Amino acid sequence: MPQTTAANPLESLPLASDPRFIPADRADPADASQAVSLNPATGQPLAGVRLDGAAELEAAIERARAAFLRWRLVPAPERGEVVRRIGHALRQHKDALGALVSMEVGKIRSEGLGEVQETIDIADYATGLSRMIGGRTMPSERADHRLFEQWQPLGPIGVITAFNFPNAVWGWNAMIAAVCGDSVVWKPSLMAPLTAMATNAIADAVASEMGHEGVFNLVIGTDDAVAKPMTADPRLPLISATGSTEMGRKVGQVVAGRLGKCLLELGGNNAVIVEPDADLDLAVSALLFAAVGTAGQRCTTTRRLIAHESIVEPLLGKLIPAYEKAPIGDPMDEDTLVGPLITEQSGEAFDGAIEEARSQGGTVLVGGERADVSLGGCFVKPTIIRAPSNNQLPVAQRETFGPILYVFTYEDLDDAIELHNSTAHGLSSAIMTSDVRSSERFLSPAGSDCGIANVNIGTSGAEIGGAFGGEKDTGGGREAGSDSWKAYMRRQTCTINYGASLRLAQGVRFG
Ligand code: UN1
Repeated sequence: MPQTTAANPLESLPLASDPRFIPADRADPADASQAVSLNPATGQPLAGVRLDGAAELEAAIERARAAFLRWRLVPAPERGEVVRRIGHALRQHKDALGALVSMEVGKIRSEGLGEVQETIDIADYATGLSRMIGGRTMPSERADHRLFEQWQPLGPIGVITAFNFPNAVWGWNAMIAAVCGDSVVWKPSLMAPLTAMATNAIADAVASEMGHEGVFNLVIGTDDAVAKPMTADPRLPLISATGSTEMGRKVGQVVAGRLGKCLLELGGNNAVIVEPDADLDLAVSALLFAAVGTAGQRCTTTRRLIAHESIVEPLLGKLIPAYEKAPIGDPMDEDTLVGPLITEQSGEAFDGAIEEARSQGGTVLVGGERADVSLGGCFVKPTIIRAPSNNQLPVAQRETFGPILYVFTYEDLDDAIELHNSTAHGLSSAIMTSDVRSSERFLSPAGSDCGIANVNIGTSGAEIGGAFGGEKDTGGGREAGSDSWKAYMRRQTCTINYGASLRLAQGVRFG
C-alpha cells in the first residue's frame, strides 16, 4: 500500500471500500440503522457507518473461528512476521490514521500520531514476543519423567474498545493476540467507528495478502446487538473490554457466568502526590500533560493533586498560569493543547461536577466553565478546584471524563498515601519527589495501591513495554507488555514418562 498523508484521511485510508461506509452527504443521525461519526470539534458528520446486527456478528465469529483453526497451527514467528508487516503498514499510514484519530475523537495532532505510534510499538513488541513465548520446565519428582508447561493459542478473542483510544487499545489486544495464535473479533465504540474501520482494514489486508483471512474481524454495532451477545458467547473464550466500571461490572458478570476469561481495563481516579522536596517546574509540566492532555479524557488522566501544605501555594502559583495559557481549540491546529470533549453530554458532566464541587465547598481556582471556541463542538476550560481545608470533596471520588483537577493538601506522607488510596479505582498514580525515602515509601506494599505507580512523571502516557491496567474498580486486567500475553493463551502442564514403568506421584502404589 502506498504511503498516505493527513491531507484527506477519509479518502486516502481504506474506508470507502467497506460496504458499511456511508459518505457524509448520505450520513443521517436520524436513521437508526446507521452510526454517524461526528467530528467533536465541529459537531459535523465525518461519515456514517451501516450498523451490523446479529447476522453480521454471527458471521464474524464464525469467520474468526475458522481462521483460528488454521492460524493456531502457523508457527509463532511466522505469525510475528504478519504482525511485523502490519506494523510496517501502520507506519505508512501513520500520518493519515493519526489525523483521522484527531478528527474523530478530537485529540490534538501530536496525540493522534502518538496513539498510532503506540500501536506500531506494540506491533514491534509482539513481533519480538513471537520468538520468545516460552514455558517453564520444572524438575519432576519421578525418575525418567519430564515436567514442563507450554502455552497454547486460546481461541477467537472478543475485544471491546472505548472512544478515547480508538486505535491503540485494539493494538495492545490484537497484536498480542495475533502472535499468540488467536483471531480477533473487535467491537469499537460507535463514537469512533471510522478509525476502527481503517485500522482493521489495514491489518486484515496485510494478513489476507499473506494467506491469513479472518484473523482480524470488525463488527460495528450497538451494545445490545453486538457487545452483549459477544460477552455471552462461549465461542469467545476471552473478552477484553475497555470502558466504564459500570460496563465492566456487567461484562465481568456475564463472562464469569459462562466461566469465560475476562480482561477488564476500566476507569481511573489517578492522583499525583507532590512532596515538599519536589522539583516544582517538573511537577507543573507533568501535571499539565497528565491532567489537561486529551482534554482529560484518558483513563490515566490525573484527576487529583495531593500537595504538601508547604509547597501548595508556590505549586499552584506556577500551575494556574500554565492552565490559563494552554491554547484551547481546533485539535488539527498545531498550536492547540486542549481539544474538544467528545460530546455535549461530556460537557454536561463537566458542568455538573463543577457545580457539585462548589456546593461541597470546593473553590474553582481556574477554568470551571465552557471555553469560548466557536467551532461548533463542546470545549471547556482546563479547571483546578481546591478542596476545603478538611479535604472533604465527595465529587472527587467520581471519574468525570474532562480536564478537572481537584487539589488536596497534607502534612504527613502517610496521610497523603491514605488519601491517595481512598478511591474506588486503582489504575495509575505518581509521586513527585527528590527524596529516595519518599519515593520508596510510595512504591512499598504500604504505598500506592494502583496498577501503575510512577516517580517524577505524571499518571498518563505509559509505554507499551510494561503491563497496563489497574486494581479495584479498574478491573484487574493487564494489557500490552511484560507477561500480559499470558491472558491470551491457555497454559498446558505436560508430564512425559520416558521410562519403561509406570511411576505414580506422591509415592502411591496401585496394584
Ligand atoms: C486509556 O486511556 O484507555 O497511558 C489508555 C496512557 C496511554 C493509554 C491510555 N498509553 O495514557
